Amino acid sequence: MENDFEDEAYFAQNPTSHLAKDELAADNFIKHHSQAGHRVALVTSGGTTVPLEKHTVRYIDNFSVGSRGAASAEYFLMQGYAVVFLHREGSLTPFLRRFSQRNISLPDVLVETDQDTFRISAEVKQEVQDTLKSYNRARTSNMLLFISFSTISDYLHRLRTIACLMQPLGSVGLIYLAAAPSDFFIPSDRLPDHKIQSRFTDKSLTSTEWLSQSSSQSGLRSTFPQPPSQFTLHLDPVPKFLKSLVERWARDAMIVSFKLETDPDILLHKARHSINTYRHHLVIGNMLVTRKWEVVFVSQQNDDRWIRASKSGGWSEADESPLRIEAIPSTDPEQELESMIVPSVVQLHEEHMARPGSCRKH
Ligand code: 9Z3
Repeated sequence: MENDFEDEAYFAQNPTSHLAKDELAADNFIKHHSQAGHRVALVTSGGTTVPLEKHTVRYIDNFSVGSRGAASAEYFLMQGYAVVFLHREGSLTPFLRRFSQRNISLPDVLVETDQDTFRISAEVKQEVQDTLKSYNRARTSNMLLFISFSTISDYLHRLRTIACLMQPLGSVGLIYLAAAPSDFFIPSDRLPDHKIQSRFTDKSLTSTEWLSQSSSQSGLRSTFPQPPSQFTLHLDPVPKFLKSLVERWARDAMIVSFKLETDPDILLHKARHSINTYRHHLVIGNMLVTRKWEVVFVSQQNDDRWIRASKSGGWSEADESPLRIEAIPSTDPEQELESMIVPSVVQLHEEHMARPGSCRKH
């Protein structure tokens, strides 16, 4: 009950925009695939922002670029799932991620053949064609729905809405939380309307007036004498949405969360703590520096299982971490870790659906 109250207060006090449009798109998508007897996966991806002003110029962000979510979504599509891809605006997306700056950049692959005519260089032609074919197939067959967010509150409103829309699917729904949501935020009613000023530009205001107008009612407390030189942010904790997701928004779906750490000594402990606290189905633990080639599956059965891929092309020795736990080289140098993670998750999802008493609605 306390949790309901906390949630309701959070959602009421921290609004989002354009939710109705996304809700309608997700509702149509989920109903369509439910009728077609397809499994549906909600894949979250990328980091959330924490705005410091209502008319936002500055915000707090995090490192996540959406590689995990975008790659995983592709492998879920390959396994026949319809995918709602809830991602940070501008982050990597399934298939098109291959055209990101880091992989294939336009100036490198476009060759000018004539005035106004370009062709794609032979080295990447096949990859570009295959990628576009897969992307177009997913979109034209309506198997992939894009919904985007920027702020933590955009994300939480959409997560709750889509999870609730998936309830009628029962255990056929899968929620795969690869996004990196912020842990702290500034509540909307404490945000200043306008851009934070670094020094007094309005000579008519005294420092006391300036403070009372722009920051004293906000989450921004300035400890400066005048002119402002230091700034202290007061952030509130984001409500523990995983608890609400498991207990109320998506009671029957299989729920997979990720646990990210930078200290290898606490990863397993934190992952086990998460599964024991929220009692969901799977926590996938990963370390910031080794996340591209190893993860650990932690379930309620206490049978931790490491999944490892080889360090493939594009990784420099500088990426090698002293914290790295012995990697088993894969025979396929191009193998992505997600191509191993997703089939293992799908197998667990099958067991989840087959469980006696499972609320399978197809
Ligand atoms: C993850 O751990 C993802 O695997 C990454 C992927 C964010 C590391 P990239 O987008 O990175 O490929 O660059 N996501 C979950 C991170 C997280 O904040 N989890 C919460 C926690 O650790 C629980 S929901 O407390």
